[in-house]
Amino acid sequence: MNRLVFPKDFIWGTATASYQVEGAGHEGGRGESIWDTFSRKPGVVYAGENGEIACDQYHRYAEDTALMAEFGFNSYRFSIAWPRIIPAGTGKVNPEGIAYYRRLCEELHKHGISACATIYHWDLPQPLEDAGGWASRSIVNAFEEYAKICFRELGDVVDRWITINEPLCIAYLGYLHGMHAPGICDLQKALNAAHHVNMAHGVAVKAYRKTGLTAPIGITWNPVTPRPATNSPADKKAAKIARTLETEVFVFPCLGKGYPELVTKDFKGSLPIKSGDLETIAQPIDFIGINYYFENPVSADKKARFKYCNRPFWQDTTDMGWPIVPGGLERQLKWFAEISKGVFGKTDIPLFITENGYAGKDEIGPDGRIHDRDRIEYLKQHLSVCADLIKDGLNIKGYYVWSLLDNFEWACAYTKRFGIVHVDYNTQKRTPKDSAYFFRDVIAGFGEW
Ligand code: IFM
Repeated sequence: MNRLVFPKDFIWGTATASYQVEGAGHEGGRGESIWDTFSRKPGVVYAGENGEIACDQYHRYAEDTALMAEFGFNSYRFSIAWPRIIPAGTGKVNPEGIAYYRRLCEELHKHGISACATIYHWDLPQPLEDAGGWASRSIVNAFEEYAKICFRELGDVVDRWITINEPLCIAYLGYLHGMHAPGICDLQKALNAAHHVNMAHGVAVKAYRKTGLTAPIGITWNPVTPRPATNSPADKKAAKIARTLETEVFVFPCLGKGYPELVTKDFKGSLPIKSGDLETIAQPIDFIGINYYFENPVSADKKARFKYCNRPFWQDTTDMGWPIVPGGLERQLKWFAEISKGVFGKTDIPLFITENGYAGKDEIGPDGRIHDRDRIEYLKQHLSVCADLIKDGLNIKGYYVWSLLDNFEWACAYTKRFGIVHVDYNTQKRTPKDSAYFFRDVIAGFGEW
């Protein structure tokens, strides 16, 4: 028999993000975000869909909280929508927005579920993008002001803070590849965005330490630590370049290690670093959040912009086309444990998997149930990696599955289903999938098969 055993105080959570689940796009005084604008551009989001209604969690948070409680989860990772708190991005605060997140946190607490709030998960107020967005340095002050308001207004109900979700996607998908809002393809803007996201994280943590609040604060990265496709020195070098450009550029400065040489040397000053910035970015954090879904093999490619390319793989894929590589999660976690050793005077900074999950073609069967065996298989394999590493002494403190609900999967809109609970978008009916019952058993201590 296989068994999944976790420590008694392990944090079990589900994760979502405001634009993907809340809906109520033009309710409660919410301002426009870059995703509202981006979704209106023809051809960029599947079938021209948007997050205007999404899962309607703004109105259904009590039902969703009851679902989390039914399956035994003890934490919920949600994000705060900046345009709900400060509709114009800076200036006037919207009390209705604050009141919504207070209601949500209080409902969670009633069910013994802790509130893990991400301050920024991609829904930038449109007026800030009009002023240059993450490519402009003025965003750093705007973010500091916004974060301080979150701390002041919600500090008594939030149990864990995450400054920013996936800096890599903000900077590169948004400003280099144009696949996400604001849909820009410009290397210099992407590098500006990378540095300003790092700065925003730093100023927020610095401000937080002055509030007297004691809930832990950290950041969530989606590190890419690709494996070399072969043992050739060229492929090993390619993997190193990929890791540096996609991961170390975000992680190293925040851990006080400065920017990797490859970036500062090869891009010759393109990162808009000013004196004192590295100190600002390197604020001591209380934990590291890691989002992991897959890992790619990479090879050297002289013709490619950054001299590396992804290679074909043999593994089964999820509905996103992502290869299923649980060993990649092990490599990520070990890499983080290694590079964070001794940082900020801590022997081993706690690690959280803040997202991990599987997109599947889930349909309700004739019995009214969703038998998502493939998702369960994926989860078993990835949770086994965590359980084994904890046994080996890694300081992994929690796991948040992406996602509680099927939701708006950005440019893929509603075509990709990541939830452990199915959502019928016509009726908003929630139907737990078998994977929700799988989690119930694992959390209750019966993770066996
Ligand atoms: O849906 C996203 C989420 O917003 C950020 N991390 C990856 C998920 C799946 O693509």
